[in-house]
Amino acid sequence: MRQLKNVVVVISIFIILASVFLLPIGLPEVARASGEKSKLSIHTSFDGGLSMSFIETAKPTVVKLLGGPGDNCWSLAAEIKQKSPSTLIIGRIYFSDEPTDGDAARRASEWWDRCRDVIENCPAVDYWEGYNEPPVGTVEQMRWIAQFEIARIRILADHGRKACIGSFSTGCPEIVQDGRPYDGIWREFYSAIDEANAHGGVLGLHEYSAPTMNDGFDSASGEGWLTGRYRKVYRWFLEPTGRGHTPLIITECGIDGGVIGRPNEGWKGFATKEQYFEQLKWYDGLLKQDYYVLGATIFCLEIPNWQSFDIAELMPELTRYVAGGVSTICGKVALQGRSNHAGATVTAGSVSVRTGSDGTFSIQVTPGTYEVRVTMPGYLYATKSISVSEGQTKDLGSVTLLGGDANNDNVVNIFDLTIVGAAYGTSPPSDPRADINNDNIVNIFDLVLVGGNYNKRAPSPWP
Ligand SMILES: [Ca+2]
Ligand SMILES: [Ca+2]
Repeated sequence: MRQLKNVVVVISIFIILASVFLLPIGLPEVARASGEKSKLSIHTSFDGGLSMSFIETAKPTVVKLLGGPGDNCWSLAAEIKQKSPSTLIIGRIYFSDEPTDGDAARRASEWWDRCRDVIENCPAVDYWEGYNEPPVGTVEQMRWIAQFEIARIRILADHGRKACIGSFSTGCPEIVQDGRPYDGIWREFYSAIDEANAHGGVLGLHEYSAPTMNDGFDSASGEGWLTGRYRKVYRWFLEPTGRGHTPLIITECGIDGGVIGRPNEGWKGFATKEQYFEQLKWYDGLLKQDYYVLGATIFCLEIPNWQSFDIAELMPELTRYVAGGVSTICGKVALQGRSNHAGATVTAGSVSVRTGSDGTFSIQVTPGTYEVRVTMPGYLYATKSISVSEGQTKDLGSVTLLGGDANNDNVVNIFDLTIVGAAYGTSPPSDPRADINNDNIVNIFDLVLVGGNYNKRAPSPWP
């Protein structure tokens, strides 16, 4: 008995060491993240011809328009959709005053009164922003903004339109107190996020850093305090509260000297255009890894009076980069023993997506050869090698992942049986790993998955 225990300890240590060494370490290089359509785009007032030419050639995932109520950029929204139907358009109507006092719902209705003509005449714009970089330093301020956004979402919905909510400035709101994650302010915004999700809206955040775009970024954790801060927000707050799928658009990004006390100084104060372009590609590499990020609009192009931020001279390279050839890999994953097949991770190169509840997935990659891999805790992974050419859509068909690998060591055996056995009959499960089919109880259905696949090893067969 004692000897058996020692064997178990030795094997456990071996498994732990193996998994530690197999963990991906640090931030993948840009080259490793190049397998998906770029998420970079422009934040523009269309004060020139570069913006439309970028959209037509690069067909970016998103674009952001900024203009006053009478500006001509709104008349171009329909043309954007014509030239690039898949590009999502975010609109921000500029006002010099954005009052945050008094009744929030009343302020939202005043906002609508000012915006109504533009919005009703501009059905091509997908999401309308409200206040830009509103004050959210305190719990009370965030509570007010949440009420304002909820009212705004409902007014827009009543008129068949959708909202982009938040628009918080870089590094805002606070997420740490006494050296620990602090959800006090974000929590006040959850009701607005839920309302946006219920009405097909999106969350908008701004991310700038300086003197380089990755200043304040920690490559060990893959998260930052300025750029990449959204990842902390999702991991700490939104994912644990069931809001991790909230679509996000980075509605302003770049280098802004304001974060280090050099306000109004854009990238031109800190980098050559070649250096800045490299930093933007680094940021794109981050965004591509997060399926919930729809795109990021660099501030700015063709907006008067922002010379130090203007990216006109980057446009030839940026256009070529964003336009890069795209292919699609799709298919369907069944999780044995489940009726809801959501949550399996499908990876091709450095790009990952999650399956929907019907098990389907779709990945955008650059042309090439890929080892596609499907993983799910509690299940034996599956893998398939394929090649896609430019513009091609390749359907990999259906694959069923075999269940029962409770400890995720790629084999179903006595260790998995022990885990299920130890938690048998518990609901909620005393050990979540034991609930293979995810129905919140450990019972015969989990045991049957282990028993039925006993001694089977990954990969699960992919016909
Ligand atoms: Ca196992
Ligand atoms: Ca179960």
